[in-house]
Amino acid sequence: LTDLAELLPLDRAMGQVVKETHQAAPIVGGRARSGNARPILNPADLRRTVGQVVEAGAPELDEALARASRAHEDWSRTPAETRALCLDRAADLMEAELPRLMGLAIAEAGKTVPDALAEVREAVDFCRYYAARARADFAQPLRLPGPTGERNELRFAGRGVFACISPWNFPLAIFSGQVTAALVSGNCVIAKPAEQTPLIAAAAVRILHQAGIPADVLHLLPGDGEKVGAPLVADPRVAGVAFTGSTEVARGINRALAAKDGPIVPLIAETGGQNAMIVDSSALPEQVVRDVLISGLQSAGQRCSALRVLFVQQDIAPKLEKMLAGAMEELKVGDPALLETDIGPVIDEGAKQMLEAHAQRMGRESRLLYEMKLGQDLPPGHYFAPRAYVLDSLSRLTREVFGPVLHIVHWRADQLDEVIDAINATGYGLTLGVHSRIDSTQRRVWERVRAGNTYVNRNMIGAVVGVQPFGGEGLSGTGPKAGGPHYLHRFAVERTLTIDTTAAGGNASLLSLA
Ligand code: UN1
Repeated sequence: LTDLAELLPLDRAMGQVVKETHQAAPIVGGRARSGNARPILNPADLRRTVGQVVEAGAPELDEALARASRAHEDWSRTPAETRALCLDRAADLMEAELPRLMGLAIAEAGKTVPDALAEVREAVDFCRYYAARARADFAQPLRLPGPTGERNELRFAGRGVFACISPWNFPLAIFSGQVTAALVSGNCVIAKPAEQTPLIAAAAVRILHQAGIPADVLHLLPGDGEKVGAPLVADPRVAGVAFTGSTEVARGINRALAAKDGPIVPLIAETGGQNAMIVDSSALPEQVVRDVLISGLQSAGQRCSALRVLFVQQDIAPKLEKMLAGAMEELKVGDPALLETDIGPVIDEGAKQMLEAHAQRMGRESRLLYEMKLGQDLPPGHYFAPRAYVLDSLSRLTREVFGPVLHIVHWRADQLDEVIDAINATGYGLTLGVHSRIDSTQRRVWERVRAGNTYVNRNMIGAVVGVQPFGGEGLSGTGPKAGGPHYLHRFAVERTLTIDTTAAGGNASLLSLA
């Protein structure tokens, strides 16, 4: 799925990192804390320990919040240019550590080599993009028009302490995206990485400190949602929350924020999807097959952007399904550290069990089109054979299935609007794919379907920072879009300043400040 030539030179260095053991611990005030360590196992081979993590407890949480609260005023007053420079330096350091970070993404998160490369590149892109946005938006106050004799401007400042709660499926990219957006907008950050992927998060925090982010401005608290996430969100010292993960957890965070006394706290949530691709009979089957495989099975389907439901116009369904099954047969499931592997393991035992339960239900309620074979001699790991099912209706799918499972539903030429209604009725609104060579069909679909990111005649994952700002609506999240021009604004407060410039004396010094 990616050009192997650029990966080969990295292969040895990465392979070494995959074999080493790594450490993560609470990083508070720039210092890693000690405590009881828990092993992190490689999801592709449970006999291999990737590293150890010390999880945060109440004392680390309290100290991090106290330090971040104290540090906020200085950091918020630090020029945007200085904060942006830290992100540029972090991007350079991440590039310099490419094989190491890729090795961690492979070993800890089960990413394939091409996915691991994309992961680091996306993190680098987030750093550079948010640095550029901060320079454009925050370096100078925005001058606003007003009557003669009055000067009006809009100024921006960090909100305070931001909690960033990130997912395991983009353990470096989304982690870095949330954290750097909050930092460059003038906030102090307490980062809570997913419990499955603290090692790569610890590497990112070390890089950000090295890049110049002050020790008390950024803290890392590894741990689970119950022991770390919940008390963090509920603490009155937290002024904002950025969260990427399930819709259910986002709802819980919303409730916790609503229940707490003190300031009204914004939540920036990026959650799940029930993403569809609509294919009509004018589509080019070879293109469709390629884009369905990428959209549904790359990253073992563990992307919130991934294709879940493929709506195929009845006339071409038999041909397309035959081609799809044939193409799936060519893909290889196996150890993600090997360049020949297309699809690695799923993240953990819970994910695998959920997929197996879903497969049992689909076995009763739908027709199995194809089940891939697992690679020969697989080590003990969380492998799940990708499958494709043909369903009689989308309503059989009640929730997002986070894994390498394709669901196909047929439609007749006169049913395009019913298909669109069914997609909208899921309540999600994240990604959408359309494969059609008919202009009016394309337009009808993208005008009517509620989706944050629509892709026509191509695959529907891999939104590029600054090119396809990413994020959904409804059950899929709150916006604004990550990697887009409005994202940073949600991390900042706006303040207007109005000065009567006709008054003599005192105002002169205020004006020269501006
Ligand atoms: C996610 O899976 O949480 O478009 C986000 C993409 C990625 C974002 C996925 N840039 O596939």
